[in-house]
Amino acid sequence: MTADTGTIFRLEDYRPSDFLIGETRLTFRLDPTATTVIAELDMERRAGAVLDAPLVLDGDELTLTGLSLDGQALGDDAYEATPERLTIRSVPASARFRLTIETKVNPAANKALMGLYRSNGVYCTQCEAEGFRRITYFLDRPDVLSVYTVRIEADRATCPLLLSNGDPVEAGDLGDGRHFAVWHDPHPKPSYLFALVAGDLGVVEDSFTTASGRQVKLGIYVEHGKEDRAGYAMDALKRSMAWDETAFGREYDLDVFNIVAVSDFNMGAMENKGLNIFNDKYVLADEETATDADYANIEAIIAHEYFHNWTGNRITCRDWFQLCLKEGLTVFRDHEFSADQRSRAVKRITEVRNLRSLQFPEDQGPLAHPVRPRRYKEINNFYTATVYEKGSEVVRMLRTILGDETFRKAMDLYFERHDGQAVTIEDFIACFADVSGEDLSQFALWYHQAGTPNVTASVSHDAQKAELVLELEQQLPPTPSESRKKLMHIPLSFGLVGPEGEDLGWSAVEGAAVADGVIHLKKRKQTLRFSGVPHLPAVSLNRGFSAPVNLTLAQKPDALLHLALHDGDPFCRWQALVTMFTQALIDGHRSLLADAEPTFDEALLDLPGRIAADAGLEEAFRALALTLPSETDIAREIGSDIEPYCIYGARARLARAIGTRNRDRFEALHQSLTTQEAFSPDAASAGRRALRNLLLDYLAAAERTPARAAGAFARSTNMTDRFAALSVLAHRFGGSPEAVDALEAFERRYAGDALVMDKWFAVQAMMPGAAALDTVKALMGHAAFDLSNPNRVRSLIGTYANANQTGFHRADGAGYAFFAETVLEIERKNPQLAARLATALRSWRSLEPNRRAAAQSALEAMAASQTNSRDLADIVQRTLA
Ligand code: 0A1
Ligand code: ZN
Repeated sequence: MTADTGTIFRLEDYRPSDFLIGETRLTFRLDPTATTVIAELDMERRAGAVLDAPLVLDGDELTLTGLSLDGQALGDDAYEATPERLTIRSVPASARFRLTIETKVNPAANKALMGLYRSNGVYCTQCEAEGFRRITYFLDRPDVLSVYTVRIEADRATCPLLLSNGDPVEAGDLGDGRHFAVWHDPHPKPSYLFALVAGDLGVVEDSFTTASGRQVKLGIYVEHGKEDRAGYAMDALKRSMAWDETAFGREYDLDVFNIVAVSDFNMGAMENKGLNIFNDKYVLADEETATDADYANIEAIIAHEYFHNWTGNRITCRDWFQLCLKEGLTVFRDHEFSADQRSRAVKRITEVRNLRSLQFPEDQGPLAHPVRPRRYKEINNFYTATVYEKGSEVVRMLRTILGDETFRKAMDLYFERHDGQAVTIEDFIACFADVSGEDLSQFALWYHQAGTPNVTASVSHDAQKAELVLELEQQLPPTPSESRKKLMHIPLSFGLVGPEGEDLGWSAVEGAAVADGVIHLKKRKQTLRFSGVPHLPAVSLNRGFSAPVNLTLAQKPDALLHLALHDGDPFCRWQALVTMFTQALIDGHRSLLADAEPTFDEALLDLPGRIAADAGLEEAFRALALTLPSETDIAREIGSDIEPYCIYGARARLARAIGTRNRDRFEALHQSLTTQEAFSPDAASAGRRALRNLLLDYLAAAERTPARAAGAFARSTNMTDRFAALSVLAHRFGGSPEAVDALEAFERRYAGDALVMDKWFAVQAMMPGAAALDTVKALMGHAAFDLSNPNRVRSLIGTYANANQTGFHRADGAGYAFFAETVLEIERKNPQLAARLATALRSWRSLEPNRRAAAQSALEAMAASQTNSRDLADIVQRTLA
């Protein structure tokens, strides 16, 4: 484990490498506990580099077993090797030389899941960001691009399959039960994209012919017996390959493309060139084991990793500060892909919900950082919602500002200009500025300034002048180490909505730049006067969530209701409902804090019934529109002195009131949606299931008995319906015989299936109330639980800490104390996983004083621990700062 030495890496310290590695030839003699790695590096001094600079290669927990330069073994005084570094004191004056390095690594002991490790008996690698240095000494930085040839030697019986990047070139027998394979990747790449897999796996094969006629062999490797569950991933892969050709003109560039699913993985998946490695959760799906949400995630992540082939692999990052160059852009591309494959409106709302629940709290708390950070202590802690999701929003704003056509031209220029290079955000923005001729320097602040901007707007109307006045103001809250902010360029799509829901025109607008339905807010305050507007319309602002800001819009009281029922922009329609629900819930929280029973407006209670019955709306949209803000959403909106039990109470009461008020309507609709149609994972079918299951929840809340959910559980024929019914039972009727029976039945049915057992852990980790802590502790002793497996840990501990407001935020602080202890136990095996988990406490300052103090003690306990990995120390120190 890398200990915290206090070193901070700074963007401004970037210097190009003194040495380059033209070719890298690797030989792996695989052995579970003693693998030999021989790296033959064709090196050269970079033109212009300092002449007497020593060669310093990166390592991490490495053992050097051999070293030679141009074929001559190096004497002890010629170099220094530590686990972290190999320094060669004097390098030949000749510009080119060959370095041969032999290291020994122990894959079986590698529980950090970085470098070469074993997952269920399969050898696999994870090298992003700095895992390659755990395999061999190297210039492990993304701007050193090299052509790799990889020879893998292993036991034939346990490792019939030997894979690496690029195309296969040779294979053969070695005698003694061992065999080998050689892979060559002609595309120069940084070390973080290296991958190797060896083991015994089943495969699903297919092929894809690219636009220019290249035949690509596709393979998805999974555990034997799970091949049938890889069909949807394969289908998503082929659709991704076709989409990138039409949407961005990008073709695949090798003869094979392989995906391997492993069960121990720190993240979702990894885009290694030609050999993507996936967390099996994001590959395996069938109706019996996966929910509709799982299918949507698989489609999105398969696409994401595939799209990296151009945005990340062919054009890569100069240094890790530029992470958003590949991640924000690739998330934007996968979002667009899903929008095209599914419902654009529903996809956008889902994205915004996700952004608000993950990125907004980050951006408004102690871990806030710019989309392109300027400092880091541990780069693994910067694979964040800000870099990924806000990074994607920034690219989306570029498209909103420049328009589809200019955006596409600029992307074409980016691909043409920078193919094969390691570049920066400045290089990326320059393509958009060059194509559009616009000065994007104010816009670029979205990359450089942290924090979620607040925009306030107010509407007034002068009937006599037939004039509508919109006053806008931006405020940029301070974030850690940035107290003074520059004004930003905030693109706000908008419309003026008339009495029938129609978009109204105006004859002139004065006061600010408005183009193609977008207001460009660039100053602190702007006043827009629209003339030719005889009647006061409802203002629909930030349509499609064109800018990732907090918007407060003051207008006539019934405007929200009007927008909720009539806005032509589905996002703003949904937003109007959320705004109304949120206000009611904030009021409810306040009432309960004062020991008063909350009351709800009748028009608000009626609204869900009207939306539910509107057959003109997609079912998936109706399901989203009827979903109340989560307890975490409400907490974020309240912002300070949060009392989680009052939030829970307010939300539970509102759900019951809505269910009771609309019971007949909901019942009729629920009935009409209950069909015997065969399962299909497509978006429309999933939408029907989502609406039906949401209605089930409301009806159960109104009826106050588990009978309906128990019936739905018993009759369910797919995981989406089964899990939805189980959740209603566990969360509304926890402890009832029906809930206990269903949990037991689920456990019996899926005991041998780790990914499904994760759902069983998660549903119990979310059971409301203080008793959840004992439940979670007991489940840690369950045979299917394993503290070394990231999926298990995230399902049980992660869900408990992030999604169970009442269970985790117990008044006595016992939830936090348990959490700190567990995080420290995980840190000893897997510091990266522990650090990610610890971010669950990032909003501790928003809690009411008693809980705040208890959360602070838990953080301090983590800070004081002896383990002190760089990963966890970084998160805990910044959270407490
Ligand atoms: N580049 C990957 C994310 C990723 C990052 C680090 C990892 O190491 C544990 C693994 C994956 C992506 O964006 O999908
Ligand atoms: Zn990515």
